This record gives sequence, structure tokens and C-alpha cells, in this order.
Amino acid sequence: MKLFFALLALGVGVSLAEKVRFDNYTLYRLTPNNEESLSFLQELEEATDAPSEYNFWSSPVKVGAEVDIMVPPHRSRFFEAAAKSRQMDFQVVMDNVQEHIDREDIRQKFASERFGWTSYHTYEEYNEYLRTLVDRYPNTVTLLQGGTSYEGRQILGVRVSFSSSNLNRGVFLESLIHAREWITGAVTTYVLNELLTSTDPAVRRIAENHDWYVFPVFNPDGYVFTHTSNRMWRKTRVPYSGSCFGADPNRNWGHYWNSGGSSALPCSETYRGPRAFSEPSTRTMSEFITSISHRLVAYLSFHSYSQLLLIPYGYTAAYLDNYNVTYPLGLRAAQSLASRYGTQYTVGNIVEAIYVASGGSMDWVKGTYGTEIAYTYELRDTGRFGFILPAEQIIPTAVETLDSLVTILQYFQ
Ligand code: 0X9
Ligand code: ZN
Repeated sequence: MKLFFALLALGVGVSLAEKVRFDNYTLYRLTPNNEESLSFLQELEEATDAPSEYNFWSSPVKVGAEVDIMVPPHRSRFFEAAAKSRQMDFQVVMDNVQEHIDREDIRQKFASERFGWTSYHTYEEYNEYLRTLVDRYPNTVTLLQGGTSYEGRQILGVRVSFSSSNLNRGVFLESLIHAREWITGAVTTYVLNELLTSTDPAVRRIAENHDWYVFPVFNPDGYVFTHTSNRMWRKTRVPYSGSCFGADPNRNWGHYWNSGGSSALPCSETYRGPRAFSEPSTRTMSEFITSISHRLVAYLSFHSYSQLLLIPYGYTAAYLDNYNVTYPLGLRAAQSLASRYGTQYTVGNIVEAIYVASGGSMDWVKGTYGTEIAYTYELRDTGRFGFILPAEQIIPTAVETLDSLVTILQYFQ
């Protein structure tokens, strides 16, 4: 009861069981054209602590880089005027975000009973799916608990190994570390299914020559929250000061933690947390990764959206480690991806392709263990639907992504 009144007092505007709605919320795209516009947008982001306010789908981090911002109807006049007065051109990408969420909800309701890739799934459904794979392929699939979240949820994954001695080198697939990026868990589970069932010789080869570690829901508390309360939630759900919850689980890892591109403010979408590995989910998963690190040849992290294939590191623009191998290989992977349906990806170092972002999981894995292959995918699209990518795009997105994985892994047994 106390919590309920606390929420009311904070003007959060939702009862405990209700979902935040985004009726007539507009998604704008605009580009800060100078330092003044950039700091205006940054201040707006940092001042935002209620789900009914501005929601940054991407962060304003540099002059000249596009930003997508969802604006509530009672702020749109102010927002447009503020943009105009600073000579920032803006575009309306979506004029009623709730409509897109409703469409997604309807599809969920009518989705068939069986697990598949024509709709998105809940945390429980993903776990249930992993368990059925163990029953169906007992000699090949092993259920693993990689970690535990703040709210006590298991972070489940599977190992897929066709080698009786489990001596193949390991490939790790991470998704849904950012809760609202629903396409990512759909893609990694689709890939998992193909590893077990595909008859394509190229897929069979990469499937059987590696041991696979697939963890579809890295941030279970955040992901559950996107289904029960706020579709646009990104972070963990650890309570922090004021009325703010969650650190950004991709700013919380202990390799050059707090070295740019993360926020000290608990309300920010890129809050790095009070210290490295403050979040139970990142800490426990890092311990699990440590336990298998000597076997890993590849660590692949899946995000959305923007259609990018990103190379470490997020704290420096320097071309470190084996960039001279991973950059050309990344270009070839992007070519394979495009050859399926023409989807264009940009390949590059994180800092060059997007922005400084320190404390990411991939940086920690590569920086700590020297894993040869480390990429972060930013999957479809480039902003037409953003995080609310229609479910009919799940299979095409997954198919083209698998093409690129074949190209990458053919060369690293
Ligand atoms: O900002 C991020 O964490 C990722 N982009 S997103 O829009 N999905 O939030 C980029 C991750 C870059 N990777 C690392 N910094 N390791
Ligand atoms: Zn992300």
C-alpha cells in the first residue's frame, strides 16, 4: 500500500497492475546541429524520470548524429517550438506509438499455442522453450543457469554441443540485455532452432563445429517489465535514489567502466550503476562467462535498432587487438546479410559508428579474455518501427542474420 501511494505521489500515473500507455505519443527524429542544441537535448534526457514523459529511443551524444525521441502529447508543442528555435529540422517517424504497441499486443493474443517466430514471447515462454529443447535433444542440449536477476529470476540458457567430449570451441549469443529490444531474443532463439534442425550444409557445419551457449533473456526483470508495465523499459529494475529504477546493463561491466558515454544519474537511460557489476544480472553472468571463457572463440551480443555490426571497443576509437581481422570479416558478414533481402548494415568500431559507450558486455569479454571474435549487432530496422518491429519481420531478420553468422564462423572453428 505504501508503495502504491509513493507511486501516486511521484505522479507516475499508473496503478500497480496497469500498463503505461503511449496514446498520441509522437516519435520524432532530429539532429543536434551544434553544441547548444546537443546540451538542450541532453538536459531534457537527464531531467526525465517518469514513464509519462520524454523517452529517448537513442541518446543525444554528438553533434550531427540523429536522435529518436518519443514525446508525450502534452509536450509536443513545446518540443517542436524548442527544436525550431534552435534550427533543428525534425521528422515525425510515428504519430501514435500506442497504435503500434496495440498491433503487437493483438498479434500476441492470437498467436498459436506452440512456440514459434511469428510473434514475440514472454520470459516464461522462452524458458519453457529452452526446457523443451532439452527434452527433445537430450544428447545435444544442456540447460544452464547462467545467473540470477535482482528480483530473483533465473537467467537461463542452453549449451548445444554435437561433440561428445564438448571439445569444440564456444560461441556465445547474448540477447535482451536491453529489455525493449524484443527482436533480439526472437533472433537468437531462431538461430538456436536452426542449429538444431537446419539441413543446410553451411549451417550444419557451423552448428556441429562449435559448442554454442545461447542466453536469450539476459535482463529478465527488465524484460518482464516491458510485458507487464512499460513496453519502452531498457534497464534493470534495481531501485536507486529518488524515484528511479535500474542501471543500464550495457554500461555496468568492469572493463573501462565509467570511461565515457555513461551517466552518473540514476534516472538516465544510460546510468552506469554505482560501481562496476552493481547489477546482480551482470555480475552473475560475468561469473558464468568467466567459467567458460577459456573455450570461447566468439562472443556475439544482439541489440536493436540501427542495422550496424559493431567492433570493440566502446571506450576508445583506437583500432585495438585484431581489428585488422574483424573489420574486413565484418564487411564480408554484412555482404552475406545483404545478399538475402538487401538489408544494409554499416560495419565499424563502436565509437566511430555510433558513440562512446563504456562498460558494455562485449568490451569486458574481449578486454578480459581476448576472445578472437566479438561483435555487437544492432538489428533491424533503421527507425521506421524502431523497438516495435512488427513480428512479420522476425523470420526475415533472423534468416539474414544467420547468413552473416555463417560467414563469420566458417573461419573460426
Ligand atoms: O548503447 C548501447 O548499449 C548499444 N546501442 S543501443 O541502442 N541498443 O542501446 C550499443 C552497444 C555498443 N557496445 C558496447 N559499448 N560494448
Ligand atoms: Zn541495446
